[in-house]
Amino acid sequence: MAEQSQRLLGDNNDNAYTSDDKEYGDLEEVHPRSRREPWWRTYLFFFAVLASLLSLLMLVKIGFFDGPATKSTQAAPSEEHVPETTPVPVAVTTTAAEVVTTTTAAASHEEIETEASFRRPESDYVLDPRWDYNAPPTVREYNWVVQNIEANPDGVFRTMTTINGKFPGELIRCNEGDTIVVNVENRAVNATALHWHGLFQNGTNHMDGTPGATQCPIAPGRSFRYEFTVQGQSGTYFYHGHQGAEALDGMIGPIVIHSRDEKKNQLLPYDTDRVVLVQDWYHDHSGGLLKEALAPGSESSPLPNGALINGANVVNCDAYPDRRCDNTTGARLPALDLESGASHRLRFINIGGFAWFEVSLDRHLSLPVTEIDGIDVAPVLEKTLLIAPGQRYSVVLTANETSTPDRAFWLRARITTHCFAEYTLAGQDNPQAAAIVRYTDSTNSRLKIDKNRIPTTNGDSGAYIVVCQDMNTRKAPNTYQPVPALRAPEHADHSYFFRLNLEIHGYRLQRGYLNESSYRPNLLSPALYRAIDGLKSGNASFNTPDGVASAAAFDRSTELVIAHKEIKVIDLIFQNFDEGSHPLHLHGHQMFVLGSGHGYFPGYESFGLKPDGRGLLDPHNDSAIANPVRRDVVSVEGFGWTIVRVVVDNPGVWKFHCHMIWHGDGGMGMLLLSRTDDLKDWTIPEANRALCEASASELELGAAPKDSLWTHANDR
Ligand SMILES: *[C@@H]1O[C@H](CO)[C@@H](O)[C@H](O)[C@H]1NC(C)=O
Ligand SMILES: *[C@@H]1O[C@H](CO)[C@@H](O)[C@H](O)[C@H]1NC(C)=O
Ligand SMILES: *[C@@H]1O[C@H](CO)[C@@H](O)[C@H](O)[C@H]1NC(C)=O
Ligand SMILES: *[C@@H]1O[C@H](CO)[C@@H](O)[C@H](O)[C@H]1NC(C)=O
Ligand SMILES: *[C@@H]1O[C@H](CO)[C@@H](O)[C@H](O)[C@H]1NC(C)=O
Ligand SMILES: *[C@@H]1O[C@H](CO)[C@@H](O)[C@H](O)[C@H]1NC(C)=O
Ligand SMILES: *[C@@H]1O[C@H](CO)[C@@H](O)[C@H](O)[C@H]1NC(C)=O
Ligand SMILES: [Cu+2]
Repeated sequence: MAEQSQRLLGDNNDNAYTSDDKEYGDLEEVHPRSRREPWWRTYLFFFAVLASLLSLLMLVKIGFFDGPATKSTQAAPSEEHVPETTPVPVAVTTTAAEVVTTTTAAASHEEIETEASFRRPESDYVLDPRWDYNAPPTVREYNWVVQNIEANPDGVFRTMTTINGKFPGELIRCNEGDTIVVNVENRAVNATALHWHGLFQNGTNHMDGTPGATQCPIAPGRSFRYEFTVQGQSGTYFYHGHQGAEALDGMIGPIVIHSRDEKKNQLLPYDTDRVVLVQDWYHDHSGGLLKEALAPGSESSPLPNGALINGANVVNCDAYPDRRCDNTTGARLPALDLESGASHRLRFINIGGFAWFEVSLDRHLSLPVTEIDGIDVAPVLEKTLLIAPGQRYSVVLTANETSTPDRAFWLRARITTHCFAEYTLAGQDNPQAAAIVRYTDSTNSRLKIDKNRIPTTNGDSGAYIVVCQDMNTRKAPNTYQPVPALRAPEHADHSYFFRLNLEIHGYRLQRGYLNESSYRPNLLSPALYRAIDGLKSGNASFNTPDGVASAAAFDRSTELVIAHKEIKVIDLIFQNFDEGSHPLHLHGHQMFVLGSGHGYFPGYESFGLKPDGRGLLDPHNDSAIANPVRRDVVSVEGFGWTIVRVVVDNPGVWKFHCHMIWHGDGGMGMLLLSRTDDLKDWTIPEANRALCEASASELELGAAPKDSLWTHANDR
């Protein structure tokens, strides 16, 4: 591919490699995913009936629509062709004032269409400027019904799992100090659980939504009330389903937490604020893909069929002759109408399951990055953003590019195929999603909000990034500076080293490993509850010295648990023996990123610390710990290393796992068990315990298939 062999120009700090780079040699064979008869055909009729019933219900509820249904589409941009079709209108004005205690998403009327009522209007992700940042602590309550629908975000129909029949999920917006209540009723066919990605859940570990670690899944027909207070953090987050790979089926949505100091810590002022979700998109349900990914002999992950921005894209239905596809009823490219001359905060979230994204905006090649994973940072100019799954970056964009006459630009979100062993998607699949960015100016007749203003810009960001590192790692150390500065502790109490790998063991099963451990969630008995029960009953196996927990308490081959009795400072060093990068997510914490690089971990001395992290080498040089980047998803480059320092002050069981979903569900994970001295006094609420009363077969609905499916096939 010509585009893949171009070099990234300009930025001296970028280590751009060409596609023939040795370090990314073809160690792994290409295993194209077999294109079998999609499993969902069987359920098609059932879901079609369900979906029509649902849309009927919705129409009744909103009292019909004001105007005729819009039947038009937009063509995706490509380097060689300019779209000619007419786009659908996109609302720019923000919605009515925030309802404080209960929020129910109501679709804007122009966009209601008989077959497309699942679509979320663009305006839902534009933050209403009338927000009260100084409101007293507020309880914000949401009522969510988890349900399966048949829907076609990009034109191709598939079975989805959604919240209230909408995709993507509604924005949760709150101030620091607010309490979030989410009443979840599971009317879907599989079990579910909702995880609040990046939220500390300090004191409410049992609300973290992690099956096998902090809760039993919510079985079909059951309900659960999530309730937690958002404390000590602000910025951009998201929620996603955490049972199996359900996050790929539609169980996702953004969270924005406002701090009272937001305007102070965001060093670039901005006039508008919005969320931009990017994600990979599969035309098959995750259930089948997960089984395929974990089957004997499978050494590669299912590749996405494309990408979405804010849940939307338009594919050419001719490319999918075997699929039910309709790209006319509301399939669209999202549009961001930005007032000319003003500044706009764009909160990018890679809400997808597997793909890294390179995001760029044509004609805007110095994007000031002002937030990393919820942490405000002093602006750093980037030409493009490289966002791993689970990561977030804010950009403050000034609409000052006046050399393009029509002031319309393509925003591109491109799957970084170099982060896959396969380098490429299947032939008909497009690795890029696009959105329209238009400047508006009510005093200039050429810059009216007009759906017909389609960009004609070409991709001009240079070339594509092919080394899958975090953006802070790509820059010289300390280029990114959190605001306000926060010094990492000087001394680590413990330093743990892990080998990170995908390995093929018995029965030709490839699984994710941390040392000799490949994580399997115990869906019937969460680790937190076992730990509390064990500690309460004085079972000595749970009351062991800090470090790897006793094998008598947790089976190390499937549950590697690193336990600490009290608040400690720990270092985690990951040495990646796999050729792919792994974005590792730690629940409930921000990690100080002390270093990261290619090859073997070079030792603490190389970045100015004493062995085992016990203090500074030179007391007058604290550059390693003065103000490191903090984040909740940190990547370990292929055949590289990463070291993070974590203050384990948050009581409970915290999952640490690769956020590339096929790796995470394939076992690349472990648990941190913190503050056991306090945990022994905890009582798990009855509502949590009640979820575990469902039968094993119900709790396992939608979970990753067990290895025994293949290793003891005849027992089942
Ligand atoms: C929608 O699909 C049709 C084929 O059914 C194709 O001709 C058209 O170009 C597609 N639209 C876009 C915007 O790709
Ligand atoms: C969590 O709360 C404890 C008090 O129980 C406090 O010591 C700790 O610093 C808090 N951690 C975070 C991340 O807020
Ligand atoms: C537009 O604004 C950006 C960021 O504020 C600035 O770096 C850039 O120089 C400006 N460009 C023009 C053409 O004024
Ligand atoms: C992981 O294995 C390495 C040896 O390969 C060992 O040095 C290290 O201590 C192990 N880590 C843990 C947490 O057991
Ligand atoms: C302690 O807990 C372990 C793991 O649950 C269990 O196997 C063991 O029997 C318990 N020991 C006692 C004395 O209860
Ligand atoms: C401080 O230590 C870092 C890491 O070892 C090193 O790169 C830097 O040059 C040192 N700075 C000074 C002023 O010595
Ligand atoms: C439900 O889960 C099973 C695996 O347990 C999976 O095969 C199936 O695709 C899932 N269906 C839905 C609609 O989630
Ligand atoms: Cu991974």
